[in-house]
Amino acid sequence: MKVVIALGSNLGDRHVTLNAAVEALRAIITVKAVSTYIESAPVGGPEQPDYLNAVLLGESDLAPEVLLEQMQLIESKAGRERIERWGARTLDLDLIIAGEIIQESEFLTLPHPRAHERRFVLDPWLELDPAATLPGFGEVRLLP
Ligand code: A4P
Ligand code: MG
Repeated sequence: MKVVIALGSNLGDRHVTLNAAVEALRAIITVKAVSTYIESAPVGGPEQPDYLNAVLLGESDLAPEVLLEQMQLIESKAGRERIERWGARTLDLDLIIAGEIIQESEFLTLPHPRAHERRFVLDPWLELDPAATLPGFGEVRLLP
């Protein structure tokens, strides 16, 4: 199953953190492509530093809940502390899509409920896959 993961960091050495996260993800899924790292202004939340964001395309046969659990473990190892929602973090890993799955639960909503309106997810994803589609939303297009 095709998976798309968004990576973000806005605390500490963001570059080193994203590199390490990509390597950690390689141990869990088959990584097909990693976008360039883009600098982006924070969207939502309190005042906080700018982000370094990236998107990764992969293949995985893990159940999405298991994959998300593994992703949260990688976040914790990167020193992520959950103090406030949308606050600054060393590492954020979001599961954007898992195959064609559409679901809504407290632990895991697919596709990611805010991905379709976020340039810092859509831009790097389109860089890797100009034909990207979000199940339930259709083809990914750039927002004005
Ligand atoms: N969760 C449900 N669905 C998913 C999914 N598809 N992927 C649950 C990942 N997690 C999912 O996430 C909160 C809960 O969402 C988790 O327990 C999980 O079970 P979290 O990572 O603990 O907290 P959070 O990241 O602060 O909240 P949230 O709602 O995930 O925030 P977002 O939407 O990830 O936004 N601005 C820029 N420029 N770049 C960024 O990367 N990121 C955020 C975080 C805000 N502004 C940003 C950026
Ligand atoms: Mg998150």
